[in-house]
Amino acid sequence: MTKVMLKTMGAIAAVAVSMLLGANRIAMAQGAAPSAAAAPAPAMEEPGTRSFTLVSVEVDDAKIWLPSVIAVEQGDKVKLTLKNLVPGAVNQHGFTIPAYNITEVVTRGEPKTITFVADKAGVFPFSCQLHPAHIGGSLIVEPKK
Ligand SMILES: [Cu+2]
Repeated sequence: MTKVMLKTMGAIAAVAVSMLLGANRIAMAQGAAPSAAAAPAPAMEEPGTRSFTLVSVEVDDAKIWLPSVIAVEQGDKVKLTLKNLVPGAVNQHGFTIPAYNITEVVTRGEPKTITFVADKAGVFPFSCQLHPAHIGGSLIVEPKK
């Protein structure tokens, strides 16, 4: 994986995040009533809960938590499903968001679900606490207006 490719992936992630935030605002502007064109919500989704699946993968020699940016709004309940898909002898990787006192160990083949309320606005790094070289990302919590 080249630096240019990583930068491109980062740019794509940033665009996806801005699209998500934009779509969120449109949905709120239209009110809670679902339109006929809207995709059905996932069956188990509670109102006000933002769900994400994060996967730990290996690309060349880099171990990466993806997506590298997740964005929510302050006050959202956040549900993260963590999956360790990294092959090899080491079957455990960590996931920590220190600002939110979250520290988990994720074993390959045993996805872990965590929930928390994003009550603090800001940009908070997440990473693997077991391997400093493991590439993490950022949780963006947009301030409540
Ligand atoms: Cu790791």
